[in-house]
Amino acid sequence: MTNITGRVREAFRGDQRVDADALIARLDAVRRFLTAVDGLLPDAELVPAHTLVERAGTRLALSRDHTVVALAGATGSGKSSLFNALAQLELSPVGVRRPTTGVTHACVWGPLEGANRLLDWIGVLPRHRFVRESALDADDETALHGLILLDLPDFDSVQRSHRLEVDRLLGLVDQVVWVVDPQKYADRVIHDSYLREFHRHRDVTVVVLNQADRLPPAEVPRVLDDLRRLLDTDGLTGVPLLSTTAIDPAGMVGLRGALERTVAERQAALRRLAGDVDTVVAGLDELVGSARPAGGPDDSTVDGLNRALAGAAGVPAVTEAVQQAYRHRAVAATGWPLVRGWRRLRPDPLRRLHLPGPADAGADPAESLVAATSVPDPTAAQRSALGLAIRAVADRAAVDLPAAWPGAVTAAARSRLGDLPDALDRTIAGTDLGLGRRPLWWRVVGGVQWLVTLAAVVGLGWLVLGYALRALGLPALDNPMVGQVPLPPLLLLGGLLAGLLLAALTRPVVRWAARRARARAEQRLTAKVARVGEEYVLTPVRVVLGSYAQARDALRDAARR
Ligand SMILES: Nc1nc2c(ncn2[C@@H]2O[C@H](COP(=O)(O)OP(=O)(O)O)[C@@H](O)[C@H]2O)c(=O)[nH]1
Ligand SMILES: [Mg+2]
Repeated sequence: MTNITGRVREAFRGDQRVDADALIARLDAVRRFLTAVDGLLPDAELVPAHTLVERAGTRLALSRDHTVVALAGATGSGKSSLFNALAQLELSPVGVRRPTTGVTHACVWGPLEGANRLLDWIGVLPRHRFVRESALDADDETALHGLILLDLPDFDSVQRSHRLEVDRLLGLVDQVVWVVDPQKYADRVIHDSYLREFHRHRDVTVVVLNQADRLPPAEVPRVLDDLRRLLDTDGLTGVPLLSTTAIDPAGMVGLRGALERTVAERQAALRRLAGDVDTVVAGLDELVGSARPAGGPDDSTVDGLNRALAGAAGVPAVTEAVQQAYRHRAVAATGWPLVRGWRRLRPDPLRRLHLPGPADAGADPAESLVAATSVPDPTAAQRSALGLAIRAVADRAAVDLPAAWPGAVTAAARSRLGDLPDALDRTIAGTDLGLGRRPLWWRVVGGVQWLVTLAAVVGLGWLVLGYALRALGLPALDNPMVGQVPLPPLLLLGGLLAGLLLAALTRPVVRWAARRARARAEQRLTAKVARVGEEYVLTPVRVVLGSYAQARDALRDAARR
C-alpha cells in the first residue's frame, strides 16, 4: 500500500541542497537588516525576523547530526499509530503505553547525547522521550540513526493550549509529515491554516494519506490524485505524497523509506531554515523598495530649508542691524568732528542685539559662543515656515522610499528640532559679522576731517585774536593774503565748507559700503546657518537613508538562495 510518485522521488533526490555556509551568510544578512532598521521600523513588523535569527542560531548550534521530524495532523488521522508503528513501541521492553493526546512525545534513533539538548530546546519533557535502537534490532534501525520523531498534539484539538503547542513545534522542527485520512483529507482547516502556510517549506514537507486500508484499493490512486490537486492549490506542488497503513507493517514501507532518505541526506534542518529565511524575506519585502533612493533632498529643497532657518534665526534682523551699525560707525568715524560726539551718544544697533560691537573685535570667541543674543524670537510665521521646510526636506528625501520609511525620515528630520533655537542663536553669536576692523578709508577721511576742522579753528582763532587786539588798541596782526583774500577767513570758511563737502561726498559711499557689509554678513550668517541645518536636520535624515540602503542590500543578500 505504498505510493511514491515520480515527482516525490525527484524531490527526495535532494537536487536542492542547501549549503550550510550559504545559509549562515543569509542569516547574517537578516541580522544586518535588523541592525540597520533598529528603531526605525515598527517592531511588530520585525518579530518574525528576530525569531528566525534567534531560532536558527540555536538550531545550527545544536546537533546537526539529528533530524527532527514531526507527525502533524487532525484528531484521529493516525499520528500516534504511525509513531508507534515506526518506533515499534509496543515491542519496547519498557512497555510504554500509547502516548496521550495533548503531550508531545519523542522517539530518538541512536545516541541520546546531542539529541537531549535538542529536545530540551524543542521542549519535550524527558519522561516523554524514548530511545529506539536497542542492541536487538540495531541492524534494522541504523538507516534511521539520527532521527528524532515527534508525535504532535492534534492541531484541531478543542483545547487551545494543544493548538498553541502544535504551532510552536511546527516552527522548530526540521521536517513535517502531515498525516491525513480518507475522510478528512480535504478539510479546510488543514489546507487553509497549515499546509498553505508551509508553501515555502515544500522541501521539508511530506504528506501521507493514512488509513489507506479503509479505502477499496482501486480508490486509493483517485484519492491521492484529488489530494495532490488540493496540495497544488496550497502551493505545495511536488511535495512527497504517499499512502500509509499504520496497522500493517507493509503499509509503512514508503514512509519509512522517505524518513530514511531524509535522515541520510542530513539536509532537512538546513532546508527548513532556508525556507524560514525565504518566508521572512518575503514578509519583509514590502519594507524595502526596488529603486535605489537618492542620497538626500535636492538642492532647491535644501535652499528652502536654509532660508527658513535663516528666517527663524533672525538673520534678516541681524543683517539689517549690521547695515545700520556700519553706517553708524562709519559716520562716527568719518563725519564732521563736531557731529561725531553727538553720534557716539546714540546706541550702536548691533549692541542692541547683544552682538559684538567694535570693542569686542578681539574678544574671546568662546565667550561669544556662550553669550546668547537678543535677536528677536522667531515669529509664529517663521516657526511654521521652518516646520514646513523641514517637512519638505523629509518628503523629498523619502520620495522613493516604501511606505514604512517616510515616517522614520520625518522623525529623523525633526529629531533635533528642540535643539535648533539654541544652536542657531549660538551660531549667530559666534559668527564674525565682518565689522571688527575699521577700514583704512574711514581713518583717512576722519583725518582729513580733523585737518579741515583744525584749519577752520585756526582761522577762527586768528580772526578772534585780530579783533581782540584791535579792540584793545594793540598793534594788529599781519593778515597774510592768498591772492585777493586774507588767509584767516579763508581758513575758517574754507575749512567749514571743505568739512561739509567731504561729509556730503562721503555719505553715498558709506551707504554703498553699508550695503556691502550687510551682504557680506548675510553670506557669512547664511553659510553658518546652513551648517546648523546640515548638522541638525540633514545629517539625521542622511543617517536614515543610509540605514535604508543598508537594509535594502542586506535583504537582497538574504533573498539570494
Ligand atoms: N484501519 C486503520 N486504522 C487506523 C490507522 N491508523 C490509525 N488507525 C486508528 O485510528 C484511530 C486514531 O488513531 P490515532 O493514532 O490515535 O490518531 P491520532 O489522533 O492522529 O493520534 C485509532 O483507533 C487507530 O487504531 C490505519 O492506518 N488503518
Ligand atoms: Mg495521537
